[in-house]
Amino acid sequence: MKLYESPSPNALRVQVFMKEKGVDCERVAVDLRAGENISEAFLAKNPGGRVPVLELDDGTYISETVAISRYLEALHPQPNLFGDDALSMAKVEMWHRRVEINFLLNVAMAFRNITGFFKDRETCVPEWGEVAAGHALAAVPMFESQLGEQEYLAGDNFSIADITLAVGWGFAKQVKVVPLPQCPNIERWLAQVQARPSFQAD
Ligand SMILES: N[C@@H](CCC(=O)N[C@@H](CS)C(=O)NCC(=O)O)C(=O)O
Repeated sequence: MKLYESPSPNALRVQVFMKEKGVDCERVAVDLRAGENISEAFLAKNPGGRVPVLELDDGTYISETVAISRYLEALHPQPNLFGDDALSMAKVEMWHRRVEINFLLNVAMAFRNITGFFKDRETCVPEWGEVAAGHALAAVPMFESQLGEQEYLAGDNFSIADITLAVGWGFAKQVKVVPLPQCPNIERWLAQVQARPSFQAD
């Protein structure tokens, strides 16, 4: 297997997921800034032109962070990161979708539209970026409240929902496009999650 990656939130989600699973593979760095991901050669691997992409040994390409993660979970069910019974699976899915749709996607839209980071390849609308930042911010109390009651987002067990929120929160802090409020429960949980070996740099 080969993982096409870059220093970016979605590639980091897969890197952390793989470490949690104890899986490693060849890594191929893709230079997003230089537009390597929108070259003809890369578009043949992922017509969406985004990282991460996982190349299997038979030449199959899997893109989309969750698709890659689900593939790895099916091959390596333990430790489970998507839940292991009907209820825990539903809770992980519920919280993961809340994080992806309400928070991470809006942080990404805010970053892309406010900074114009990819203005060489897309139309950026700063006003839309500000609206997206507001939407990301509006989702925060839901996570702060849940983490005041539960150890992890989906309950007692660490899951992919925690990976996505921790990566998204770290990215939002780094790029400073969303004015994140003080959240003691999130900070308690973040310190715990970021101390995991899977969150340490290679
Ligand atoms: N829905 C995709 C999103 C992937 C994505 O947005 N990747 C970003 C890096 S975090 C990227 O490749 N951006 C390059 C670009 O937009 O040109 C996933 O979940 O994997």
